[in-house]
Amino acid sequence: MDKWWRNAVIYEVYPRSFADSDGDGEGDLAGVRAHLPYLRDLGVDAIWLTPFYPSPMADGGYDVADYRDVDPRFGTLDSFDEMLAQAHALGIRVIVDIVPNHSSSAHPWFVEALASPPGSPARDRYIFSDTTNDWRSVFGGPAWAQVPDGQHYLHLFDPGQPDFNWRNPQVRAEFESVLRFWLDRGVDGFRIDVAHGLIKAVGLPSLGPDDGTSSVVPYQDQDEVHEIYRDWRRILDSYPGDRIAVAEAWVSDPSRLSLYVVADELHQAFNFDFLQAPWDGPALRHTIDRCIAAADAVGAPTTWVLSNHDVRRQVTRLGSLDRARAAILLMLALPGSAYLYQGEELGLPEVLDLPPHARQDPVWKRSGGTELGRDGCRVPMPWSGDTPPFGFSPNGASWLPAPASWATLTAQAQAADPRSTLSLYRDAIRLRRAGNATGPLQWLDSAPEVLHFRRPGGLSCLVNLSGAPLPVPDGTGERVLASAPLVDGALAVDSAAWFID
Ligand code: TEU
Repeated sequence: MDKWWRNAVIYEVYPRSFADSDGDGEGDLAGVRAHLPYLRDLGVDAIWLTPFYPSPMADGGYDVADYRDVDPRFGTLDSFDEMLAQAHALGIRVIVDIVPNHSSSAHPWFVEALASPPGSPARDRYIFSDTTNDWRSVFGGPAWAQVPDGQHYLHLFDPGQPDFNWRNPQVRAEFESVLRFWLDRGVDGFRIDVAHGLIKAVGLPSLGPDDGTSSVVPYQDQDEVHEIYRDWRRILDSYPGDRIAVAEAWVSDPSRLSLYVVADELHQAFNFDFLQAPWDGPALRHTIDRCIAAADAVGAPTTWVLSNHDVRRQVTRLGSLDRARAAILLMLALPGSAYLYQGEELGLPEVLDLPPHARQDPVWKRSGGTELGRDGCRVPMPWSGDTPPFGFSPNGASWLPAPASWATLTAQAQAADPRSTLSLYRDAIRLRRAGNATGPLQWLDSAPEVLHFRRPGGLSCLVNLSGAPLPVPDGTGERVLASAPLVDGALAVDSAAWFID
């Protein structure tokens, strides 16, 4: 039988915005536990939890001060264990985020480094230098910050996120121990943050003038990074029960990405090409073929994702709820593993008009407000009721305000409506399980602006990206699901349907 993760549906939970059990306005692990039945009913195989570790929250928890504990705002190790046990009892696996590229500046090792002199062993765990180069922070501005004795430290993200020196054996040993800590607690795997970034080119060479020809930069996708994942794979394989790791790796093309998922390295890597593809038939088909071919070449399953806590929600990005509903039927019909992000099953749009004082993303802060950043996809989940924050917390507290217009989008409002987006996701996940478990896809004849393919299990998917209604071709089989009602037997513009033959 195929391994569970090769065609799993994995749901990303951003705990701060999922469900608040104690009324502090921020979600927590008890809130996750309370809503596990919702996720079981949705039909997901696993959840991926973004960081819930002790953190000053300079970057929403991706600045970890202690890799072996739970931030009090999210609960305790006991509440983690209770959530994990309940998830397993409901048949849901749990993947946690590991953040190995950088720690928080509040991590004891960085505090020790600051208190130690230049050249000391404590400083060697991070990347300190007497000089700087021209590297830029992903969040804007230089990637170097100066400390009082004149040295600078590297931070590819926020200054509160100093980069580790992965050539230091203590760093490697520490993370292997952290993996074991969570594996011993029973987690089913890890999502590896910035998996492509751990190794920096020797000598920290400057980028130089950008002539637009260089796709590989000296702090991304260095070949040496693969040694680390071979070590991690041995650790994962030493535990029973198919524990997995999925890389968050932003690399130049699918063939570079496939190097992370060869047999003795990681199980999966997020495929961001699909997420970034425009709503265009030929472009999507090209992306799908390219990504499947690259993963097939190394025997790994492809992954598909339309949103996460870093990108604009697809209803807004693609331009309409209709397109987002069609896109999910396309994605869930593809071979491989599918990642969902909390709230997409409710058809939530990006919130573009958050009040400036509420915004927390360092992207917003470091760009001086010229870039909105990622808060708009992190607005707390609307669960129930008619007024914000829609059952997110017991007392109406919410760290980011939800728009009043979400009253019609709550999980409660959608649960019993067979035409709702929530019902569409539930139906699609159920039918996917029944109809398309394994095997490649076969493209069927169609116009370029139409995607039409069939899976060996008998499921076929038809997506209409053309500007006109699309009559369903003869012999397509029995229609089992549609993202929009058919009119006179034709698929509306920007809609998709599934058929079984
Ligand atoms: O993201 C890595 C990354 O490079 C981008 O997703 C980046 O955050 C985004 O484009 C900025 O606009 C991961 C996490 O998913 C992200 O939330 C963290 O901020 C980042 O790492 C640092 O840990």
